[in-house]
Amino acid sequence: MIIGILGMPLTGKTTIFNLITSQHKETDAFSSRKTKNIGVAKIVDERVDILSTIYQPKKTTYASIEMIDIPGISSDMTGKTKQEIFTQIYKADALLIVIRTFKDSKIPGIVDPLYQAESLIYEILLHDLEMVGNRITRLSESKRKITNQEKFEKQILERCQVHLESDQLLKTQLLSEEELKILSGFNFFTLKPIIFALNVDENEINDQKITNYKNFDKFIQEHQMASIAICGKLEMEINDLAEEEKKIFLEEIGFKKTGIERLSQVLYDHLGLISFFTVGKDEVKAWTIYRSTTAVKAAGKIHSDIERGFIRAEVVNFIDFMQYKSMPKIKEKGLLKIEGKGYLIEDGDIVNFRFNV
Ligand SMILES: Nc1nc2c(ncn2[C@@H]2O[C@H](COP(=O)(O)OP(=O)(O)O)[C@@H](O)[C@H]2O)c(=O)[nH]1
Ligand SMILES: [Mg+2]
Repeated sequence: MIIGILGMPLTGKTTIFNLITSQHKETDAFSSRKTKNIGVAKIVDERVDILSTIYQPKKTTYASIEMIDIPGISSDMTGKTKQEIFTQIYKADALLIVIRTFKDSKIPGIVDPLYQAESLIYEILLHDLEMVGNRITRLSESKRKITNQEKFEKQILERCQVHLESDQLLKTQLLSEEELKILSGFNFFTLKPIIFALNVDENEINDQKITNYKNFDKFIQEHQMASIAICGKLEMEINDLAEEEKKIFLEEIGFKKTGIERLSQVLYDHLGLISFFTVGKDEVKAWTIYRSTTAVKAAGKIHSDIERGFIRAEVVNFIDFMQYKSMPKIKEKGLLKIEGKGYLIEDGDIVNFRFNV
């Protein structure tokens, strides 16, 4: 899972990247046109901790998300510069758009969240429109006769063009599975799930004023997007404290969970993600998959050989497992289910794949 962090310059993208990946990349206010930062965010899951305590494995691996932090996008940049920036996150599975509502007289720009959200959505729309246009032109001007497949592609792209020209995101267009498959090669930004991170002012939190952005909230709902509030700078300082202190300070500013915990929750909900676990003496590990993933596809997450040689999956859900906390006992009680290729993995399933090599 890769998340691309997008936003206008100086909105706190790198600060939030640091918070989520526990890094300390430079957030100097005026050097933000530098290259990208890449980091991994660990998804906190107490079920992994519990399983690890029971199995005492050599290694414990949490689910993780790769975060990519890029320079800010502003409307006064040339198309080429914007394109270069966008290219750095074309592979992202979802976008985290950072919006600044914290106040700082040294930082230029408008702090109205709706204005920023609309501007950025407009930028990604333009980006996709340009890609669609380029491809249509190439197909139209092709010297050779284009194939039926390419004709079909052109038709879809022309529909996309009309859709984008009327300021609609591609993800709101009804597309068949076949059409989506053709479009997937383009990595269109407006097909990606979007989550907004409101980087709020320290004072806003104390005053409980975060919910005051009604127009912005309406915009998020209308476009079926999600949002979270983060107090980047302050949370970053808290993040560097000792564990016990962290909790106290976070609660003091009104957050029950850490930035990464809140983000992963929204991300899992919004993208329809779930976790399953593999356990053993060597390793206890959490894996992230989309809801409704079949057992054989989930096996492929671990290794393509396991997917290819799939025989069956032995499954017990974490909740059932916790009744006995031991796999032999689970088997003895008949709680270990034997499932085939088409079984849909559920959140919290502990899975052992049997396969031919
Ligand atoms: N007051 C305040 N300042 C912040 C916050 N988040 C970031 N900043 C400051 O804003 C400036 C730009 O931050 P940075 O993370 O580099 O923004 P980027 O350009 O979007 O990556 C830095 O000086 C940060 O210290 C915040 O939540 N509150
Ligand atoms: Mg930055």
